[in-house]
Amino acid sequence: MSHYVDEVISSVKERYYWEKEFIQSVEEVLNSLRAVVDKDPKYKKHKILERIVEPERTVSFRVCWQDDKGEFQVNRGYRVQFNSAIGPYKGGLRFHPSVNLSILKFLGFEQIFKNSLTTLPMGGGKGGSDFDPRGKSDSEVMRFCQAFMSELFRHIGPDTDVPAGDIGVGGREIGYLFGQYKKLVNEFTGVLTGKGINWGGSLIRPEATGFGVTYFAEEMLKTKGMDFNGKKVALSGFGNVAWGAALKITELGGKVVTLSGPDGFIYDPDGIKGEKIDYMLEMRASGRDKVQDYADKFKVKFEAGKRPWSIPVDVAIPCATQNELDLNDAKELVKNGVKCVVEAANMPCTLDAVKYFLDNNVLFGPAKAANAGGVATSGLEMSQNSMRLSWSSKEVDERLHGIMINIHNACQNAAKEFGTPGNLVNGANIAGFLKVANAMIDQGLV
Ligand code: 2IT
Repeated sequence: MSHYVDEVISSVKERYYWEKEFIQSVEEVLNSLRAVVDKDPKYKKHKILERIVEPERTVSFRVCWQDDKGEFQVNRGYRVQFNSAIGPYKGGLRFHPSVNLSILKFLGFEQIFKNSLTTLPMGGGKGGSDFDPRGKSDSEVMRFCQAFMSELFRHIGPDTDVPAGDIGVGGREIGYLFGQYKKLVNEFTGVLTGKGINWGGSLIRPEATGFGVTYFAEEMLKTKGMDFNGKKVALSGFGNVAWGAALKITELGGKVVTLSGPDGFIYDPDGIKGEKIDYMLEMRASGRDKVQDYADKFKVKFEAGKRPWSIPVDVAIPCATQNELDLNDAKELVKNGVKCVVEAANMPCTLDAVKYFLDNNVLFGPAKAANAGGVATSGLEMSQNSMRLSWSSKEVDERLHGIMINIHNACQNAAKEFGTPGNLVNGANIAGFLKVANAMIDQGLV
């Protein structure tokens, strides 16, 4: 007789065979849950796995807007409202030409368990568009955001679904989206997070994902008696997540030596610190999406078309996008003595790369735990909005730090309880799952 987990994985593979990324994320989560569903038959009885892999609702819509030349443009917009068992749907919006339902379903699925791990009351969702922000003028971005929100507004709300940023959606886009929502609904509410500091945003939200990843990595290193001091660190990407991580790692005495972009990677053996970290913000604001600009400005090595994983480092933190680190990269990192790999992007390591790290005793921090600091701080923004108060940077940062320590402990404990001590992949999936699954059972068949 086949196992309940295998049955559900094969039915997802059959039904959604073209949704490659979604299938990958389902396999990753469900394979961790074997011991959980074996121990308690109630999950099978309530068909929790069959239910949890189906979004509660998926909205897809047309987005029409006019470019600066006056030409009409058509894009596709989506919101996947995946699971609301423990709170309103919550998760980012991604604007990138690669966006499709497979990618948004994988991100929304991950978000369910990640949000559960934060300990805050947030369900899972994700959305976005195949709009390409690269090379667009400010007015084009504004018109696109307004057109996108003109449909999305009827599906979201501060107690229903609270979107935020992701790749291609930062403070500027959240501003335009919020402005349009407010105009249409005539309410000033916390319907989006990542807002500007003068209109309901939270201090530390921009830094939160990178700071959170670093706090999580620090806890991982501690279990082997190590810390960031003097460690060489490879980051990929150069956006918001890599920026926050570079700031905090440098503060803790680590040396960040790489960044990457769609064009290649840079290697800066002196360390990316001070004005060089500030320059990451400039590169991002330029909208050029080229990390070569860093190499030109600071006269360091640029490798076109390559990823940074060939550089010998103690800690590797992929901060760019899904599947940016594969088995060959994992082998190269292990050969060069990497001690700790932490996923700051969502699902940046392929399944075989993750297995290789675990098999080779590398400390491995999975995204849904390690990068939960971003959405956790979104949760703190929602709390502040509800209270109509704002906390100081110190207060938000301390809460974020506490949450990341708790997540690490929760993952360690779940991994141990279910027979795979030290395996944070299993720990994160199990701890995230149990809260949501039990809430679904409590709330009946809906
Ligand atoms: O992947 C993520 O956790 C995010 N893009 C942040 C989501 C949020 O609602 O802050």
